[in-house]
Amino acid sequence: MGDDAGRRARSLIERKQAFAARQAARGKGAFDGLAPMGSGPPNRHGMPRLPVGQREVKSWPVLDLGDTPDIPTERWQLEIDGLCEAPRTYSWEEFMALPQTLDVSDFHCVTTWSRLDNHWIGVRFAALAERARPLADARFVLIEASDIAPGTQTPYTTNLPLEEAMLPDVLLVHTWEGKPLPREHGGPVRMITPQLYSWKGAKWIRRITFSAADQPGFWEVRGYSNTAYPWFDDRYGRR
Ligand SMILES: Nc1nc2c(c(=O)[nH]1)N[C@H]1C(S)=C(S)[C@@H](COP(=O)(O)O)O[C@H]1N2
Ligand SMILES: [Mo]
Repeated sequence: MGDDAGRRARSLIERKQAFAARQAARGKGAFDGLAPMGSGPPNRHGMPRLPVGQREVKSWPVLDLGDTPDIPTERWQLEIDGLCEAPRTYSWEEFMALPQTLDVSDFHCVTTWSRLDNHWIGVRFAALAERARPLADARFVLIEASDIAPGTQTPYTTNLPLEEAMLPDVLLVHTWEGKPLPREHGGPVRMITPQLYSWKGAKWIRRITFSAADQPGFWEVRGYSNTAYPWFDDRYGRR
């Protein structure tokens, strides 16, 4: 990771600490402390390797709403829209022609398991944003997936600040441990957000929308935290 990325990551930690301090000052108690919580040596963001309340698993559990779309790469599409200068749709071939990033990162599920040292290949969210050129007032992204939540007619969605999505380890991955990303884990392509709980990483990703206003996604409207910082035990909505 380059110096730029390191600087960006540090500024994010500072922002999170400022947020924690603000909440504490208001008596909200959103976080138990100001320092990132967890155990183990620091990771690349300076956070303890295992976030507070997490345990390491060696398997990779499957966690979703039960609808597992089957999307052959010939039919796969990724739409980029909303507040950007160059909205577009990528086919599989166009997506695979983008710069590819190999990375190793951790996966933290809010249900308390973490899978460390996953080997990924994919395209940085930042590489897509660079090409889409978000407008100055685009501050958030809404991510839409291809699975439909049971009892609804709506797809799985999740939201995050553009600033979080731009971190260099946020990828749209198609390869895991040297093999195509398994369908049950979101293949052919899913997003990963190693610095946030993994519901922020949509399996079967199909659309990225840049927006000025934050729009809560599937779990966010159901009581899960909008911010989802693993090292602040930030699992559910602010108390
Ligand atoms: N499209 C979609 N993405 C999703 C989910 C989902 O139900 N649908 N579940 C989320 C949750 S809660 C987690 S923990 C991870 C789980 O990914 P995995 O099944 O590959 O472990 O995917 C996230 N992304
Ligand atoms: Mo999860």
